[in-house]
Amino acid sequence: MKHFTNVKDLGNLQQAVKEALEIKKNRFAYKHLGENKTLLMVFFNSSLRTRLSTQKAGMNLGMNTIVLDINQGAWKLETERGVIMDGDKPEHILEAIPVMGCYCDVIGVRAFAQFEDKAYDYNETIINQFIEHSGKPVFSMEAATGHPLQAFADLITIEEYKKTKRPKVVLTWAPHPRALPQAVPNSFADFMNEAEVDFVITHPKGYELADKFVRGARIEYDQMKAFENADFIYAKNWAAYSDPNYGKILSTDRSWTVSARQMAVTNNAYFMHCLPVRRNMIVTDDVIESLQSIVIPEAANREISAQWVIKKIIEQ
Ligand code: AN0
Ligand code: CP
Repeated sequence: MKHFTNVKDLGNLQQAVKEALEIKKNRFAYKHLGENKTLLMVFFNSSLRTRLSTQKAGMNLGMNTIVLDINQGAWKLETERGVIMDGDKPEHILEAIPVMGCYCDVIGVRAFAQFEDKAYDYNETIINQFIEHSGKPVFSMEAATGHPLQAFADLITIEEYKKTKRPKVVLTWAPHPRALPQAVPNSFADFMNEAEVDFVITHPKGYELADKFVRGARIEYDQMKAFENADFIYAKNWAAYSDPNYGKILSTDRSWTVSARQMAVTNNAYFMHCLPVRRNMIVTDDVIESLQSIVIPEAANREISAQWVIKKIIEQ
């Protein structure tokens, strides 16, 4: 694998999950693979899990890891070509990227959707510049339209907890006070569509995700109906994708907050969320604290998904 930005880069998904679970049993088995290799992690946005789990994954493989927070101590970067740089940005991304490439063997990039220009976001302009200009393999640590390391960890978690061959998995929108990217639900849908699950998406009207990710998935606008007999509930907020509302909040209806009321109609479903989560907006305290909540093992699997991806890249 050269670059990792979406589910297709994993190849055979079932095989990838199987290998990831093998890694989990003995995560130090490949510690010589990364010897004298450097992993650079570049963050344009905040992170807790991705930062720690990806760095840990690199260390498990014996790599040296460097973390750069663009907004804390690096020069502010101009990202548009042709701009007369007489403003507050002293460096252009077209120099910064190849320079970063000089100091490492693999680059992870976190660059969220900015919600200023839909085409700029959905063309994955920032991470594609890294792919084009760094000269090094690049993987997504959540880019504008996807968070595949998260979705891969989610699938590993579902594989570990499922009680039937083809569980019912429901992705539900939930309210949030800020406009959040579609990256997490996009990638979750992308992975679930390739996995052996009965996949349903529920959200208020107006929150339709891009066809490219939803593909043939069932959409159910009635949240209670969607939850019936579900084995896994995956909650997430996202801002609107469809024009003319791209990046806007259309609803903060707290009847969509996942609570015991909705969980009661499920098949004693597990509750999942990528975290960070706003309690009593996305999910009530009692549901996230219940025995059915698997948000912590889900986060733990971020180390495993990252290790599988970095291992494949450095094995090349
Ligand atoms: C981000 C998002 O919704 O994409 C990161 C989630 C992993 N969440 C927030 O910014 C709160
Ligand atoms: N789930 C996730 O990616 O969390 P962070 O934003 O804390 O990295």
